[in-house]
Amino acid sequence: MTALPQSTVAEARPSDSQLVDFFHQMQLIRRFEERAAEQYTRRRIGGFLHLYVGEEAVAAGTIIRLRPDDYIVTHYRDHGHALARGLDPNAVMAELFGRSTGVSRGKGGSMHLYDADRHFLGGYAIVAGHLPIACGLGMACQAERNGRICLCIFGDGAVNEGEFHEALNLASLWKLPVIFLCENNLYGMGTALAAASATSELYKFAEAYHIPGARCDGMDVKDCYRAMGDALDHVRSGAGPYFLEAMTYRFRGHSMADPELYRSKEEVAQWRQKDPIVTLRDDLVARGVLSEQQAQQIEQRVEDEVEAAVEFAEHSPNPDPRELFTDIYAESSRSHVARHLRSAVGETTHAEATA
Ligand SMILES: Cc1ncc(C[n+]2csc(CCOP(=O)(O)OP(=O)(O)O)c2C)c(N)n1
Repeated sequence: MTALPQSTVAEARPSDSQLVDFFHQMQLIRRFEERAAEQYTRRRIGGFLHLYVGEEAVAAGTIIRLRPDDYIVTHYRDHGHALARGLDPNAVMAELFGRSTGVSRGKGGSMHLYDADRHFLGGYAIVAGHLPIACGLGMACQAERNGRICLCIFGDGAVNEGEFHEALNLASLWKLPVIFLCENNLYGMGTALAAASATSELYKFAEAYHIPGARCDGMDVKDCYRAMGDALDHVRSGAGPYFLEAMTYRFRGHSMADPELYRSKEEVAQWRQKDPIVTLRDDLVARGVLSEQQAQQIEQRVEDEVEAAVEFAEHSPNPDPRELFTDIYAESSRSHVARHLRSAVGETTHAEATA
């Protein structure tokens, strides 16, 4: 998939042609993940696999509004964010397969997608662990006065972690250009939000730190687009961070191993009625923006793209075992670490001894 054109002006509503692009993109995310689940059960994909099915409108409606040089840092449920940012589906699927052609050369897997060229800096497995990283990226943008911002995406499970509060406090104090985007899908693994959080209106946490916040309908791509425009207007003006809470739902379990004993089938069925892709497709067809046949053509195009991604991944080589220790430390810190290790065992190089 090619990256969608990025918009820099905060229009309140997406155009019809953008909505058609969203339909394509959301369908791609959905089918990409459904095929990934299939490959997981066939043991072509190992490790963890957290699917985003049901939440596609959030990624599609928000990420398009960023500039290409803005940063994105996200959590482990990251396939939708990566595809919305324009990462190559072939390389994303290859990463899930653990192949050397993957976006992280097959060494990161599903939770650690990464693409420095697209300023997509991960995929983090530690809940809320990437919020302080977002502050660091915000500080870099601020210091360089380049007008860039950082979009930080996380789930409702992150808001009761210490890092969440530390990051919001610092971001507010230093007016960092960071948008905190909470994908509130009502559950952190098997724990309902109501059982874990003193408030279910999570954007109100931001008030305590004097950060403006709002909620949007995460099942409606148009509303996500509108709300992200407001967030960007605020942050790009130099007024500091913004908190956006998108109300959404994951149609599948937390991960592939989830027996889903914590919620009823009726609840899932009710949310499935709000499927963001079906809603958008129906709207486009009802308004005559797309004919039924054109909608089907887009769906077929997506099938072909996903099939190609699976084929690409299947036929890609595994990483070379000699690559095991590469890409772990930056060059400068690697020599620093090596020096420390040598001094720990009492060795010094000639250069160090004579320095
Ligand atoms: C610090 C930390 N604690 C616990 C875990 C285990 N864990 C992995 S995912 C998860 C649930 C997080 O839910 P949420 O942030 O709402 O995101 P969602 O999975 O709903 O998208 C937990 C508790 C972890 N990875 N990191």
